[in-house]
Amino acid sequence: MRPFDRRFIPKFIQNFVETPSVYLIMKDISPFTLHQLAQIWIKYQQVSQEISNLAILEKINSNNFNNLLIVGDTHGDLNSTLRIVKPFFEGKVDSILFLGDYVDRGEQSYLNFFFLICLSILWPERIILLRGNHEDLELNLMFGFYKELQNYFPINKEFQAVLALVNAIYNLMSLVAITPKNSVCMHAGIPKDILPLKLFEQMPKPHIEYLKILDKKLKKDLYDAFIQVRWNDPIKTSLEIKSERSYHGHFYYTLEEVKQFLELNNQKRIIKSHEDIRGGYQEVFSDVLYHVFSNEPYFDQISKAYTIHEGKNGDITLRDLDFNIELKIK
Ligand SMILES: [Mn+2]
Repeated sequence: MRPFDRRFIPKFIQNFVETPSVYLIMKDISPFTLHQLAQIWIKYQQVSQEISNLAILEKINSNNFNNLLIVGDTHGDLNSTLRIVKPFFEGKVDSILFLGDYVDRGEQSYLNFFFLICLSILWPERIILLRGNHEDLELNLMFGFYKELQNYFPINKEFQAVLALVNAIYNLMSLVAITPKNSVCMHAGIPKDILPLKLFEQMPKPHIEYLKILDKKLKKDLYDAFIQVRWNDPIKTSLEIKSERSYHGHFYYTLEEVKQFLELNNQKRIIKSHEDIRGGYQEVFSDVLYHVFSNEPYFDQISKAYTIHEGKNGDITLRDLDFNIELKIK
């Protein structure tokens, strides 16, 4: 693979990489030029095509992912993201896996998104970004990112070009990851029909290529899995019923289904994000389903946000955004 010319990475990101201080970077943030975005897109294409929709982290690199930070929704909050990635630059973690939803709701979707894309092309074997349900232009139209991009690119022709580029990036992000400690990580949860994870390996990139698959049955399975892995929620109360819901069609899943899914795929637990569970962390189903949410100001200034760390020795711990240990999970 051709090395990437770092001149195309904006100065504020280069400065942060050299001196990872949240407060320093906030002073000199500047938007990306169209030329920089085009170069970043070219490189992202190369990097992301090398990883399938099922990112088996040990296969990407057998060493890096034994000291891994797993991050939930950051939703346009660059400040949370900068705190989260700091231990990576300090050598405290070797790698970071993000579970999607980088844009919308927060006020800095544009910078948050391209900051993370830049990290993933600078360290393709250490920084992995999964696709969430908000990595979708239809949602961006309703929840903020679209409007934010319009403000950055008031000339319509440029705006349309950036929109197409953002969409193309969305369509190349992986959907599921497996960690060396047998955690299955995805944005929202398991698809309705209990599936072998291998199915995700068969999914083409870019994602819109599904429409060209000839086998109708396989096409439907792939499309359903593509939607549901980013949308489905676990059943938590008896009031929730397992039924189709409004957008695109997504479903609730039960503890029993999670167990079946893990057994079928020979994995130990699921780590997911997506729901706005107050408090930022929940062991949703004991020992098998963990929820993490990583945007600090999402609810109010008091609510905490978290990440999950998988260490070399097999310890799995809950961390706050400054990498302090909050709880030993395993
Ligand atoms: Mn979500």
